[in-house]
Amino acid sequence: MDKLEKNKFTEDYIENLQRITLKNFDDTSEKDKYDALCDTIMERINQEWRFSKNKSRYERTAYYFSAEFLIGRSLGNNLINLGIYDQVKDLLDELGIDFEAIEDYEDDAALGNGGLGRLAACFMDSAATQDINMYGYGVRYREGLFKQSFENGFQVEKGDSWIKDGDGWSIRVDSDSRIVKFKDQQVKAVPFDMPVVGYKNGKVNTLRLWQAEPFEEFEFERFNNFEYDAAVAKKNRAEDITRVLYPNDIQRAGRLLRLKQQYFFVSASIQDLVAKYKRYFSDDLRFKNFHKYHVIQLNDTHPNIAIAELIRVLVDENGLEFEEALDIAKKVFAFTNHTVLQEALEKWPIDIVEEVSPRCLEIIYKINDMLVKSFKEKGLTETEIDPYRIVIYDQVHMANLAIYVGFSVNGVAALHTEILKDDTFSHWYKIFPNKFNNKTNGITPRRWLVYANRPLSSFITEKLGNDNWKYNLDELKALEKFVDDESTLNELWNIKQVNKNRLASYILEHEGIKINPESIFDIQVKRIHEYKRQHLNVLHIIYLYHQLKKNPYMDFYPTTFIFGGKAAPGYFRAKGIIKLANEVARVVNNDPDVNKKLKVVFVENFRVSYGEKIYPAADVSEQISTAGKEASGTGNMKFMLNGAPTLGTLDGANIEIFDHAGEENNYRFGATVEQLNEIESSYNPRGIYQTNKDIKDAVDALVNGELDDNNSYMFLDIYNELINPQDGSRADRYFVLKDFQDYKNAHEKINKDYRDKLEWSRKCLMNIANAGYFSSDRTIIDYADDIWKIDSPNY
Ligand code: 26W
Repeated sequence: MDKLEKNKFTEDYIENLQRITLKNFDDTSEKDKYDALCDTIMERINQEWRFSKNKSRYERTAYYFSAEFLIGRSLGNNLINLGIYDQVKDLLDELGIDFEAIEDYEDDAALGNGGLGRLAACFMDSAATQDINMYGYGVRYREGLFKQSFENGFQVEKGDSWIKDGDGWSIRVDSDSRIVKFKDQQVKAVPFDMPVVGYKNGKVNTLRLWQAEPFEEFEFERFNNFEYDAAVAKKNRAEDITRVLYPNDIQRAGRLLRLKQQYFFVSASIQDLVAKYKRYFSDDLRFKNFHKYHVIQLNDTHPNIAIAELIRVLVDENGLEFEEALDIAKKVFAFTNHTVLQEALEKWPIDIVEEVSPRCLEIIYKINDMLVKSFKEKGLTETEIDPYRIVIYDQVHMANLAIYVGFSVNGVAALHTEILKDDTFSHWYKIFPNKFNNKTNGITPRRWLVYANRPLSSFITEKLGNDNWKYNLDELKALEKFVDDESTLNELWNIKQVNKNRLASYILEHEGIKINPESIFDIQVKRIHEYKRQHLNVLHIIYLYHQLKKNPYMDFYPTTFIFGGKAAPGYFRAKGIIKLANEVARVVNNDPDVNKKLKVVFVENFRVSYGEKIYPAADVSEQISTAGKEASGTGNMKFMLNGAPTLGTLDGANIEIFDHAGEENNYRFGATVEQLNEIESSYNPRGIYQTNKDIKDAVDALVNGELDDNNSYMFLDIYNELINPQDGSRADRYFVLKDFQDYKNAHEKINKDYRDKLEWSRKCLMNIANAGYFSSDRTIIDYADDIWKIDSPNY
């Protein structure tokens, strides 16, 4: 922005502020100021948005179908991507407005649970920045992921009605509304379009989120007949469909309403694509070229009913033959898997599918018949065909549907893709090896570094002499030339300290806990799940606590352990782990014998905007899942990019992080997938417990009265899982005790290494310098090149 543009912005801003509030400047509230700022920014996006839309109309485009887009806040990110963040901050400053207070006014758009939803949001940013045509299609949940608070250390969930005061970043496009037909009701799908601004390149893609509304606003006949309740009930039943995001990650919901949600957004999206195609390619009545303009990426199994829906629309509404339509589907759909945990792989009972869309179920049966027929022709027997069947034991296997019809199946990290090929989908790999490919995840450097870590971002630009790294993150590699430069390493240390100070005051203000900003910030933030092993971290803290109690003068560098993350409301054991961490925090933080050296904080309501403050302040990144279980992880990349060494297992993308940044700059521990597979059948956690006193003391603390779970039996439940299984299953399914000793050793090394400031800073620098591969720009270009065959004009 030059001076003229800046003045114009100020002028527009004040005008908008007064227009929407009818107040004098001095009387406007913070919300007013935030709203007016949104408007002023949206006005600036509008023109380029229209231009981008028109330009891409006749170009090949990828459609990213996802039940979740975990966007977080848009204000700061849009300003960064428009290239006017600092200027707008300054001009607000000149008007006496505190920009950070305004920023904090914005609610996170928490339309996702975790990794998969946040990945979708990073992809949107990267596609726009790389000038790749990509539309996001999803659901406009009225209630996002629940807000978490703690009462007495227990997680309590509250609603998240993020749009109750409006939503300044979307545009309601009534004219593109579609009707979605279920077996027992019809609803209107109204699209809300959000602009996705590329980084300083004029490209604006669209994220289209559908909201369910009653087909007719109100049935007056009923109203007149005093059937008011019935009329309201019908309206509610329509709105119910997009009322709330299901808060389960991993555990599938299996509920009618959840499948309705999936079918709702998928049906509206498919209708949208087909209607637009007919408008712009009106002479292609048999959709011969449809696949040349469309590729649909299915974000896990959640949108997979789109395959049946596309066939339904082509056959029933456009007169194509079934085979013709199936052939088109085979060229259009690609599928991404995000987890190998069996409990997450969606299987829908046929009666639920039939209750949602009988016609789609019929089509699914038909596809299944074709599958069986063609596999018999290949010489497979009925039983050999069983694992491939789309319908079996009265259930529809959504992954099988997508792998059979789709032309591409990808995992999200190298190890994960290998596990898909060797294990989860090995039968499919035998038949369709060419469909399988890997696309290691990435994160957007704009949100996770340029925006979240201003000091580090300026430092990098200064050291490299330009800011090309923001467009091509591989350029960070050039930072390696400073590995032996003391003053650079000291600067880097000081930047980390600034970020730690900032987080410490934020935590004091929001959690009421005072932490030592000079202590090691050892952080684990992610959804709570047994396979992610937050309880391994907690058991280790209990161990440290015992040691410090016995020997308060022990040689131990002060450490603050920070946790964040939500448990699915119905996941008892995950909630127990939260209670346990909070209870250990209570005991440790209140014990004057140890609390100068050891502190524990579980931050409330971890979310995207909290992450923006946490990742830049971390000294140690805890990535401690059981080997083979974490498909990729993306938090690991956010920590790395902000200069925190990883303390991690050989799992998911950790492996690739170690490869790129060097093992010597990170802390690897724990058993490998192969080792775990080998010991699996003879694994005896009780043996470990009985022979390792440190472990025994830590585990016993769960049940010997040292810790209080307020009679919830949550700690006993964790104890039983570890050494005393109740249901005949094996104890310690996630090998917590197996990896404990190695984990403890790694921590000891960290605690020593951290004291050598230069050596530590060097590790941080090496992590930053080698984070280029983990940019979602690289990932999205790989999707565009290998799967979508869409040119990125920049490459
Ligand atoms: C049906 C319920 C349900 C809901 C969400 C099942 C499964 C999911 C997702 C697969 C959970 C998820 O977010 N998976 C994460 O995806 C990230 C992005 O690829 C990976 O980095 C994480 O390792 C993976 O756990």
